[in-house]
Amino acid sequence: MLEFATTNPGKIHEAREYLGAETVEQFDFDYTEVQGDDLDAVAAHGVREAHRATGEPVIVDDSGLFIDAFDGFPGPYSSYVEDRLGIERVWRLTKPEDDHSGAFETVIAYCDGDSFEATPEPVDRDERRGQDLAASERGGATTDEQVQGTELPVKLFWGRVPGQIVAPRGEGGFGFDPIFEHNGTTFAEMDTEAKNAISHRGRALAKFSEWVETTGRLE
Ligand code: ITT
Repeated sequence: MLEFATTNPGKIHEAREYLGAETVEQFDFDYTEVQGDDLDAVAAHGVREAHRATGEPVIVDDSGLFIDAFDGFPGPYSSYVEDRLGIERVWRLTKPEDDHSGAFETVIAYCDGDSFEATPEPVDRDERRGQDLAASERGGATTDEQVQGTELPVKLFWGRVPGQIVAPRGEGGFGFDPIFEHNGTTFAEMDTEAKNAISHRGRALAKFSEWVETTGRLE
């Protein structure tokens, strides 16, 4: 059994559809989101914290919508922007004359407490540790947790899908799905299987499940 540390039921639904309902269990855990310009550090820090809390093999998924006309914003701040602005206003902020292209990105981070060939960069770079320590000074993990945290091996799996920011369409999915169009269809107009076949998360899950099969990690 694999724990998926997330507060987002939409992510659980998609992971269960892809990996099998009997494989994935939700660990309703709100890990500390360290401030940073990329998803890797957030996911690596989060999965270590989640593993320390559950003691089980665990994944986290940190995702973001990167809009070209906004130089990649909201990116790692997507959750905050969805909560505060809402997706309708994000769509309205893209002016008709703007380039409406963008991409969804996901990083899935895995940790089970045992050693394995971890992702070497950028998670274990000294500057990451500096960033994590800065987060701890702002009230995140304590220094002791941080030291343990940097010793826990983490594997990262990435997925990305290009698309267009459009007026909201469709009733399915979650989050920004109604305003994200890929090949003429918004993610909210697709069923879960169709979205997984091409989405950022589906691509990251494919790499994760290939690695699990090759290494026999969850057996
Ligand atoms: P957890 O951190 O607890 O997993 P979250 O919803 O905060 O849940 P993220 O920080 O990864 O997760 O998500 C950033 C934002 O992007 C958030 O507003 C999500 O609703 C949205 N999002 C993530 N994946 C998405 C997807 O596949 N389709 C549409 N929106 C998505």
